Amino acid sequence: MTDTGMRRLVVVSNRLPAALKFVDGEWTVKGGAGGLVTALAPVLKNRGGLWIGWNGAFGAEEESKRLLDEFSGEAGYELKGVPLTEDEVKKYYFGFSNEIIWPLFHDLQTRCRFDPEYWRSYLEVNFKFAENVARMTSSEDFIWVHDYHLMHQAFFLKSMGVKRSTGFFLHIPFPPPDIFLKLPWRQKLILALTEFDLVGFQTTQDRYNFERCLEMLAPDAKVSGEGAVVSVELRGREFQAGTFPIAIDFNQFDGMARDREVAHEAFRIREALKHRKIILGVDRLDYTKGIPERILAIRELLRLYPDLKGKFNFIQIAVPSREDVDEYKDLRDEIELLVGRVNGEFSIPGWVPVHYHYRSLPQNELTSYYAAADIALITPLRDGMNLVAKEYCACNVNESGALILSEFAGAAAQLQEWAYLVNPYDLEGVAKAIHRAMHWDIEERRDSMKNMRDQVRSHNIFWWVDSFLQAGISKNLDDFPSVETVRFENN
Ligand code: GDG
Repeated sequence: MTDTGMRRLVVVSNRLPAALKFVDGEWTVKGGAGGLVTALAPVLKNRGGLWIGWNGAFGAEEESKRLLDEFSGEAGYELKGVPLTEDEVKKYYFGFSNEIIWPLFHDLQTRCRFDPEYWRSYLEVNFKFAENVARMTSSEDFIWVHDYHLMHQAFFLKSMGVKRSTGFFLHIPFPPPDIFLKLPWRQKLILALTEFDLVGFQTTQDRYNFERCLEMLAPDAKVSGEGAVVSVELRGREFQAGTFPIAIDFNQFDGMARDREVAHEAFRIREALKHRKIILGVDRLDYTKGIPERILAIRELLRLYPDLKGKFNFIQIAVPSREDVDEYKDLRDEIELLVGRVNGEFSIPGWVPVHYHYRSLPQNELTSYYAAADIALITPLRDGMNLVAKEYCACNVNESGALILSEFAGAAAQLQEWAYLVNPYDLEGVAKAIHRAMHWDIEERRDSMKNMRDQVRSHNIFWWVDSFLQAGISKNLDDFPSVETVRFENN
């Protein structure tokens, strides 16, 4: 693509990185957590960026505007809300996005509810978003749309005759044809994706899956080129499809882990657990993350190696997610039942194997857990990337930890040489990997962790944004002016 003199980066996602809440008779605004926010906040800050999305509340538009303006001042970039109704959130967000696309794209199609009403609502909300994007941006902006909720943005912008340079990044996996073809609206959806100028995926496998689905549903599509970004020609127009494994702000995590208080807290955690080996799991409570299977793998570990009783603790931090959805409530019950069963079966005086936390931890506390853990046990059934795996490496400043990682996490493509790769469904295999990691020679362990840290350091969040912007508009992050420059020019 050629340089079009663009000067502002506009991010569009379902949720804004700040949520409005009505607490004690007053509206308040709170910064959100989660992969996308962790990834993009440092990138927009002080670069005159704009983020468009839903504010998480119904009504209260005046209050929302005021609070978002206030929040923008602190965040260092502008936030603009797209109002949604309860019915829209029910059908487009909980329905189409989370009961169809989320399970289907994670290869769990038996969990899908293909309700046509959800599809209609998804299109209506995508249209509403596109109208807002058209109004809030100009042709000089680069519009970077995030994730599966908003796959029709470029399609609707074009159908309104609005010219924008657009990129799309899919944070979750893209499934192979035998799974994607089950989607009743497969052709419309994949063709909508082809309307973006750049479509980005987490791994090369995801991109291949997309290309194979496209070739089946639009046989006239022609893919050319090699490497991380390829060109696709379809019906007289060309767009790019690329692989951009999302990353973290390595220095931020590394720096936090070296902070005296965080290091002290990590030491306190280890002391409280009597310097036993610490195995750590950190996830949003979601059925794709494989938490029940992981607890069963711990049970298998204790059945296979009974001498490990009293010698380790498995700490699972499960962050509440989609709490109003029955399936997620059931999953929480299932996990709590399993934790109780495993602890009931193996506890001895002064020791319980599984420590389970169902809450979100403040960032510094999470970092202390990362720094304290001997082994990170990250075993999603399927995951776009999994930032926790990378954060664990960045926080392992003494370079002695081991990473056990699901082969079905996107992160495995980058870390496979040095992590213990496991199939999360193979409970015995996971148990044996934990046993090996516990007895792993320190020199080899250090060598592996050092290599993983080098990989996560060099392929960090700034590298990720630069690669996407280079592919999309031939620009680096540094090419976007700082806020000061924009203000000066506007005077
Ligand atoms: C989606 C894709 C992809 C977790 N617990 C706490 C906490 N977290 C933070 C972690 C991490 C983030 O949440 C979770 O990111 P993941 O990548 O693991 O997973 P998803 O939320 O499912 O994200 C995923 C990602 O998008 C980015 O593209 O990697 O595959 O599913 O940053 O640190 N943060 C705090 N307290 C906690 O208790 N403060």
